[in-house]
Amino acid sequence: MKQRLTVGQAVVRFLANQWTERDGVEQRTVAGFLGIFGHGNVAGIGQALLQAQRTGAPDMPYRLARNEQAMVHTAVGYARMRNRLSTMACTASIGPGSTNMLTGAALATVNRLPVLLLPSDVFASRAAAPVLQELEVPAAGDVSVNDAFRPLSRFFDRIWRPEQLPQALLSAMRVLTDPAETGAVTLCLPQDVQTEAYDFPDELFTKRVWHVPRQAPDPLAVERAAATIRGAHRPLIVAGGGVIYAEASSALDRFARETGIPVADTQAGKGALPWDHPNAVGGIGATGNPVANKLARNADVVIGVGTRYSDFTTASRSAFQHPDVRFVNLNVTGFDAGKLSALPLVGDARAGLSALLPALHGRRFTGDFRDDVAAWQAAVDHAYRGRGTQGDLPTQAEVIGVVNEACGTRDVVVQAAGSLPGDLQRLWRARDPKQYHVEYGYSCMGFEIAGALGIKMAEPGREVYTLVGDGSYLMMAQEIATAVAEHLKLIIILVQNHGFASIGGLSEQVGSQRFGTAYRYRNPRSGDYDGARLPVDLAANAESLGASVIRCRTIADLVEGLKQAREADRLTVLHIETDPEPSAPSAESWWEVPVAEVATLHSTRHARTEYLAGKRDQRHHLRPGGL
Ligand SMILES: Cc1ncc(C[n+]2csc(CCOP(=O)(O)OP(=O)(O)O)c2C)c(N)n1
Ligand SMILES: [Mg+2]
Repeated sequence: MKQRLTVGQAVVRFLANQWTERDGVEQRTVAGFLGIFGHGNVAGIGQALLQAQRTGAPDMPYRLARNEQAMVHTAVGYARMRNRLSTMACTASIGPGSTNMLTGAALATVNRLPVLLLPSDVFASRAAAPVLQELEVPAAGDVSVNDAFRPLSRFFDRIWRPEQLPQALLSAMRVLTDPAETGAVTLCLPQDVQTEAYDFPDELFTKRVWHVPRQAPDPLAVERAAATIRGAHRPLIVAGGGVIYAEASSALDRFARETGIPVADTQAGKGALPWDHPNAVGGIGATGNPVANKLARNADVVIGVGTRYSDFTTASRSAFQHPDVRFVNLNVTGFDAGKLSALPLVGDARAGLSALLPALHGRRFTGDFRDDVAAWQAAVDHAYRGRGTQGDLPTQAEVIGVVNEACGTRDVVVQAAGSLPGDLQRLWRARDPKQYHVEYGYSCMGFEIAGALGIKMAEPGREVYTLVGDGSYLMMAQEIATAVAEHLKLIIILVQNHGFASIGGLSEQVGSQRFGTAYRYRNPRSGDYDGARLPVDLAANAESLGASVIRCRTIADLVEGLKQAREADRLTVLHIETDPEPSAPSAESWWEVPVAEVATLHSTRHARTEYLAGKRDQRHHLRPGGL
C-alpha cells in the first residue's frame, strides 16, 4: 500500500511515528516542531503542520519561535533535559532563516546533543532562479547557503527528489538516536520539493522504535583498565556530561564509595554526584576549585567518564602534572575515549562503570581530601555572604548563593556565557543530576533564555531559573515573548554589570586593558568607552516583552523577589545590578589565551611574560594509557 503525500506531509507523518527506547522506556524521538515560516516553508512543512493540527493526525505540536538560532537552542535545552532520548525538529525558511540556525547547529554538535534541523532550500526546479535570498555561486550550480551546515552536522542531506526522502529520513534518525554519533542532523528541503506529492510506501509510516543500547566496553579493555587502576596510588575520576546522559549517577556513586576515589566534575557533569557526596570534590580545571585542581595535579591515573576533556577541564593541558600520569577514558564515543592518549573504554557510562568495579577486586584507596573539601565549602559559604568592592552593590557570588538556596532539589539553573559559568562551576551546589545546565561546549551568549525554554518544555513540573548577563540578554532576549505566548513560566535573573565583566577581566589579564568591553558612552576625548553609563533599562525592556519584572536593589530584595517569582504563575524577570569585580575564590588553575609576541604596549609585554610562565606547565600527554 502507498500513501500519496507531499514531502512536507511525509516528513511530519514519519516523525510522529518515531520512538526512542532505552531501558524499556519509550518516548517520542521528535516531540514537536519549532519554526519560523517564510516563502521557503510556509506552503510545504507549514501546510503539513497546519493539516496535522486541524485534523489531529499525525500528532505533531508546533510552536512559533522568535529567532531561528534561538529555536535550535530551545531544541538543545529540550534534548539535554531528556538525556538525548528526545528532541525537537526546527523548520526555517530559505536563506537567512536557515543560516540563522548555523550557530545552533554548531552548539548542538559540539555538545553532542541531538537536534533535527530542516532548513528550506532553493528551488530544485530552478525555473525561477535566483529566488529571493538565493546565493549564486557562478562556478557551482548546486551550492546553496545550506552547504554551510555540512561541517556543523553529524548527518547532512538534501532532498532533490521526493523518492530520496525515505532513506534520508532513516539515516537521519539513526544518527539522531545514536549517542556516539549524535549532534545536529540536517535535512535540507528545497521549497518546491516540500510541496511535491509522491506515493510513499506505507511501511515508512509504521511505528518505529530506535533502541538505544547500553553498550558495554570490550572485556579485555576492562581488564587492562582495571589493572591500571589497581596499580594507581592517587587516582581521580573526572565526571562529564556522559554520566548524566547515561543516567549513571547511581553506578558512579557505588563505584566511588567502594573504591574511595575522589570525583571531580566538569561543567556538563556537575550534578552527576550531589555536591555533598563523600567522594565529591567539585569542579575541575580553569573554572574549578583549588581542591579538585590539587588532586588533579597529583593524580597518577585519571579516569575520565563521559568527558570530552575541553581546555577548561584540562586547564589547557596543565591540570595533570604527575610525571607518569595515565588516562583511562570511558566514553560512548571512540573519539573522546581516545583523548590524552588514554586507554579507551568505549561504551555507555553506566554499563562501563558496572563492568569496571568488579574487575578492581575490592581495591580501595584512602585519600585524605575530606578536610580540604570542608575548607573549600567554608570558602563557598563565605563567598555566598561576601561583600564586594563597589559600595553596597551585591556581588555575583552572593546572587549565586541566594539562587542556590532558593532552588529546590528538582529545580534547574541555566547559563552559558560570561563570568557566570566559571562562578557557577566553582560555587553552585548541585543536588540533582538534572539541576545544573550550563552550556559550556559552545558557551554561546544568548543561549540562556532560549535554552531554558526548551528545558521547561521538557519538564514543565520543574521550576527553571536562568541567570543571564546584560551582554547575553542584549543578544537574545526575544524568546521571553515566545515563553509568554506559550504560557511557559521561567524565572530569569538578569545580572546587570554594564558590559563584559568576563572578557573585561580576561582583557586585563592579557594586557589589553579592558579595551572595548564596557557598555558606556564613547568618550570623544579618549576615544574609548569610558564615558557615562548608558541610559539602557533592561528591566523595562523585559517588561515590554510581556514579562512580570521585579527590580532588586539589594540581596534582600532578591531573596524576596525570588519568593514572589516562585509563587507567581507567569514568567518573571528579576533585575539586579551587581559588582563587576570577581567575587569567587581563585581556581588556582590556568587557561591558555595567547598574548602578542611583540608589542609597543608595556601591559602586553608584561602579560606575554606571564603567559609564557603559564605555558611551561602545559603537557602533551602522549604516554600510552595502559600499564
Ligand atoms: C555569541 C558569542 N559572542 C561572543 C562571545 C565571547 N564572550 C564570552 S563572554 C562575553 C561577554 C558576556 O557578557 P555578559 O553576558 O554581560 O556577562 P559578564 O561577562 O558581564 O558576566 C563575550 C563577548 C561568546 N561567548 N558568544
Ligand atoms: Mg555583563
